[in-house]
Parts: sequence; structure tokens; C-alpha cells
Amino acid sequence: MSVKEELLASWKRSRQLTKEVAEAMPAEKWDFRPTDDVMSFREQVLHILAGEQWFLRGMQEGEWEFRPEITLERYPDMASTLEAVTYWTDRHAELISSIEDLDAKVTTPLKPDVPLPKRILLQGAITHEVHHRGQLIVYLRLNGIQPPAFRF
Ligand code: NI
Repeated sequence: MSVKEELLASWKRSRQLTKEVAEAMPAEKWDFRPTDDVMSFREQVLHILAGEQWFLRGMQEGEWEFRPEITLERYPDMASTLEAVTYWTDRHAELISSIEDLDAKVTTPLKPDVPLPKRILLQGAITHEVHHRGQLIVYLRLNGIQPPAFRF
């Protein structure tokens, strides 16, 4: 396997686990939030997708303007949000597959002084997903639900 294929496979495995964590939350709990000033369960899931889109498009197209396609209004419940996970995962897999220069360095708004190779940025996208998946797992626990076990 090439480095790109390895990264893509790793990203897909991570996304599958995120999907299973999301599916573990009952539909009526998707707007649950542990305190008023944090994202709801549904917002966390959509944020994973929206952040990833911003990141991948920026990396591939050099366009860092946020395009509000993945919104709370468009995906108002569990069923539509899970459909969004499937749909945008497929689109983002295409974007990742289109990367031809994994060693090329890109400057992102997140780290304007440090250009990073695209392969490191891809790992960063996975890390961001894991960061928010951990929060989804806490939300499940707070509702007495056992999350799927970790794997990679
Ligand atoms: Ni985030």
C-alpha cells in the first residue's frame, strides 16, 4: 500500500468507529448537551464533517473560506445527520484520493507560521475527529450508554 492508501484506510477506519459511536445515541438524545455553552451531540457530529471539509478543501484548493454546506438547519435530526456522515465521508474520500503530493507543504490558517506536509495535515484531520469523538463518548456515558470499544 502507498502512504496515501494507508492514510485513507486509517481515516476510513476512524470514521467507521465515529459512525458507530454516533449510532449508539438514541434519536431523542441528539440535541443533548452536558452544559449550555457546549456543542450538542448533533453539533459535534456535524462539526467533525464541516471541519474536515474546510481542512481538505483548504489543503487541496488553497481556499480557506468557510462554505456553510454542512449545517444544523440542513441536518436537523439523527436520520439526516447519519445520512450526512455517509454522504460527506464519500465526498471527502474522493478529495483525499485526489491528493498527489503528500509531501508538499501547505500553510494553514491554524498554523500560519509553520508550513506542514499534506500527510501531516491529513493526520491532523484524523486527530480532530478523534478529539470530538471523545466528547461524543462522554455524552453517551452521561446518558448511561456504553460506547463502542476503541479500535484502530
Ligand atoms: Ni473542532
